[in-house]
Amino acid sequence: MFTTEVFIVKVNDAIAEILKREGAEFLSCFPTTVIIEAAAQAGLRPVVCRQERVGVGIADGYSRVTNGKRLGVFAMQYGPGAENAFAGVATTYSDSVPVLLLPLGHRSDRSSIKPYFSSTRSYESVTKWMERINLPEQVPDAMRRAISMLRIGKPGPVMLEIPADIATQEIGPFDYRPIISSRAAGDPHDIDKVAEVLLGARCPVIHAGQGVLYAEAWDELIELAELLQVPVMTTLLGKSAFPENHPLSLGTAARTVTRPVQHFLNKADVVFGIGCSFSRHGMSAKIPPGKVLIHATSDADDINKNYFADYPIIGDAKLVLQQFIEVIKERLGKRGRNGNGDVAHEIKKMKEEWMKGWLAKLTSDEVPINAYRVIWDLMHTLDPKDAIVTHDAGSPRDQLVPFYPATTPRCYLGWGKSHGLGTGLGLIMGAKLAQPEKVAINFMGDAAFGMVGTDFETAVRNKIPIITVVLNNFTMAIETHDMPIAHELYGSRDLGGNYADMGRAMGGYGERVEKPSEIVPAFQRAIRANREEERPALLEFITSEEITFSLP
Ligand SMILES: Cc1ncc(C[n+]2csc(CCOP(=O)(O)OP(=O)(O)O)c2C)c(N)n1
Ligand SMILES: [Mg+2]
Repeated sequence: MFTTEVFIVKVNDAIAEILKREGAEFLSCFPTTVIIEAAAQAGLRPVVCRQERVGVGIADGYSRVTNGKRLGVFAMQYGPGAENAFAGVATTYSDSVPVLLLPLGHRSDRSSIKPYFSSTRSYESVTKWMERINLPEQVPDAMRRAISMLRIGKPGPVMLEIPADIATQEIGPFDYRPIISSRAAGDPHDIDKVAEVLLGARCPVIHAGQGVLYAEAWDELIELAELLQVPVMTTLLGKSAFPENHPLSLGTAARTVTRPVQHFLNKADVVFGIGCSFSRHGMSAKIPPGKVLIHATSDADDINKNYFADYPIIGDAKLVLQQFIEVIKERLGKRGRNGNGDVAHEIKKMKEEWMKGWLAKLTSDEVPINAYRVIWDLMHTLDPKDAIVTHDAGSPRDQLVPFYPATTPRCYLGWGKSHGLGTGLGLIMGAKLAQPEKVAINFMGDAAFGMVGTDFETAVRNKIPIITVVLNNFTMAIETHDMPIAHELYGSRDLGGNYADMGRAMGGYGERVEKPSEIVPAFQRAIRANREEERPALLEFITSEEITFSLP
């Protein structure tokens, strides 16, 4: 520990020391940057990736799974390193993930001159906040501003660019205290008014977003839903904020949806958005016109953004839900509505009918394997509470999201307001680092794997025992409708590769699975490789071009 009076330290050492004081546990990174050496000396393990966008993804997955309570950090070199991180940073920005990015910057005498890349200039559109250090003694103040931006208000990526010539300069004695976070509750007048609206509603629906996860407000969400006997749907990013095996759960709405979500959303008179942005986006449910909209969010910028908010509330999801619970209990008594089970019964019936229509695909014996069968078999191999599952862009997302039941907070990572192919691999490594006791599984198509596949070696080398599922249909099935002529004339959709071989070549456990009866045993072997040898596993399932989805 540096005492402020005795040591003169260098900028990179000061940054590493501050990261430690703020609770960072590892540094996701790729050289060359002197921050790596400083972090290692300070006892922060460097997790070196193969490609910067994946390295950002590792920090991202770690921050998501810990609901921003622990610090995901990524450091990279100036120029190509910073340039190569863009896709990862854009993902953290569009999904509002609190990640600290530490690019080295070009030397101060050339940083603003063509052709040198400037992170501060180039990343402005995809960061919540950024700053370039110009003087060594700026470090403690700049780091305090950065960490404060991560921990207070709406989450998002923040960036501190450290010019190469400044990074190794000495700074005088410095003082740094970890920042103290704070949050706001809703205006009590708004809460009273909205409680009346909820109590008078004919068919209200709660629309829960990732703000519930970041606020760790899942217990409050269950309590309020039960008190009012109101059904709950989640957004893609909010998936796992409400247990999807609860009788009042409607499931998740993204590009694909469960039937109960769509049914209740259509017939709702009041939609109560909590911890969500109500963004109009291909990955979000469209709110049908004519609904009374309650919008509770910590971010004022999201209110009235895409929909008129009849009842805006600005506040932290946990505090706002607690306020509602209190007011509702005052009006209805401690037990709330006893609920004759009508809503739960309607949900159950609808879910059963919907599932009946999908059972043929979910349990299909066809060869090549149907992707839905892989999902179904996984659901019956593992208890979702013991795992963290995430999708990738493409069909695997649209197939998994409606059917895979998220029963405990963060047992599923829903992502993708910027749905970059390949993102799931970094996220699952970060998730596994945060919760090593969980089985961590990412689903990818063969095109998604192609984007980042060599970073499977990052998992092997760093002993991050994940299971990467590649659904190999030798094509980009989701593009079937978008490029028929190019495909007919030139076969433009199709891809090739033996990914299990690649997994083995990179030192992991690798298996190609072609028969449906082998799906469960293959998952079991992969889990064993994870547990007994700390070895990541790559399971390549040869699948059909399945393009039927549970659409709204
Ligand atoms: C970086 C990036 N480029 C392009 C896309 C557009 N895109 C989404 S899915 C997809 C193809 C997915 O193919 P695959 O991963 O094999 O999944 P499949 O649909 O075949 O199951 C493409 C090109 C994207 N999401 N991200
Ligand atoms: Mg494919």
